[in-house]
Amino acid sequence: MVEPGMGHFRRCSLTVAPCRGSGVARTAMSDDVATKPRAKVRPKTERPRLHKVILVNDDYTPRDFVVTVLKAVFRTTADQAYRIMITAHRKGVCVVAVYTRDIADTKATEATDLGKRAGYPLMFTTEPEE
Ligand code: TYC
Repeated sequence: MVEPGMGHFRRCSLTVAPCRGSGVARTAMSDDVATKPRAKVRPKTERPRLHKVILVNDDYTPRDFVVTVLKAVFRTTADQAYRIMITAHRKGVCVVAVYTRDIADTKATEATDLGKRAGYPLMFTTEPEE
């Protein structure tokens, strides 16, 4: 069930589970007082689906610029950034990282915009993980 404002947690359901114990309360005042079995509401939430940020190769953006953007936006080390860049350069694409959808989209847009502002066709896309 999808409701406005549920954000990433739209696949959420409530499970009603019986409490542990017999449901019979014993107090100092009275023995053997039968009460209604209580039910505990146990919210069951699933983790949000993760989205991949994908770096796409092009023929114009300088390698050093790609590495700089990867370090700045995705907080990679220089070594990680170089490996990601060279994989995209050789294979056409490379998965940079996975995030929840909003963060993946924001980072892909931010990184693509850095390229655009510098006059390069650098491109980052996103897609949901299987
Ligand atoms: N292919 C670019 C070059 O040779 C470098 C590059 C690598 C650009 C990866 C984009 O996603 C990219 N200058």
